[in-house]
Amino acid sequence: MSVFSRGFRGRRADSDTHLPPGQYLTEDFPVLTAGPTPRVDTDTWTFTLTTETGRSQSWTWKDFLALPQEHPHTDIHCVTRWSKLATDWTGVALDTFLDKVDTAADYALAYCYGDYTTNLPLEDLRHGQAWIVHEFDSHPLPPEHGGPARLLVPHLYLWKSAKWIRGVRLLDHDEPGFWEQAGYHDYGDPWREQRYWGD
Ligand SMILES: Nc1nc2c(c(=O)[nH]1)N[C@H]1C(S)=C(S)[C@@H](COP(=O)(O)O)O[C@H]1N2
Ligand SMILES: [Mo]
Repeated sequence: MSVFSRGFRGRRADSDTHLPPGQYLTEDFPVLTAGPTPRVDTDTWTFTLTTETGRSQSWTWKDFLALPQEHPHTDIHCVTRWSKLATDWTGVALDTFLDKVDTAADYALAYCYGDYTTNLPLEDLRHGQAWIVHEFDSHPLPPEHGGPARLLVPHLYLWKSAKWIRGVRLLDHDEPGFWEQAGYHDYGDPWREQRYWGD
């Protein structure tokens, strides 16, 4: 942001309207992964949506790229207190996938290549608020940032944006994911500083 002089960079600037409480700006893009980075081949990649009745639909990499592509331009906020402003992504809105399935579910659990999971209310994946992204800054998403494709849900803390996404299970009940079971907040709204259980 041009309003910040060099000296301000990296410092807390809670008065900035773009920064949720307790966050500081960063210009680089830290990598935060619990465990090893899986190598996922687009030749075998699939994204699967499973409903609460057990019906599922899968998309191959080719199917995925043939869907309408969007270009979210958004700020991202990590619970470890860094925020990165005005990031650029390419991907497919979750609405596009959800339109293809019949569901009355209220919750979703994202799962990945690797063991990571994270839960969200299904509503938070709808209405142009969430994407499966495969490009960052017009380049293929690097493996350490979740490539070939990750979930992006920028209105929640970044732990909800599951890297190496493999599918989403739609559920009639809430099922805490990896960090949520470890004490992170179930919902994770950065503007309400919902970092940990009880916040
Ligand atoms: N599969 C998977 N997704 C993940 C994680 C992870 O460990 N595994 N870490 C989460 C956390 S805690 C954060 S802050 C962001 C970090 O994304 P980045 O490494 O691209 O900055 O990814 C989230 N998605
Ligand atoms: Mo995180």
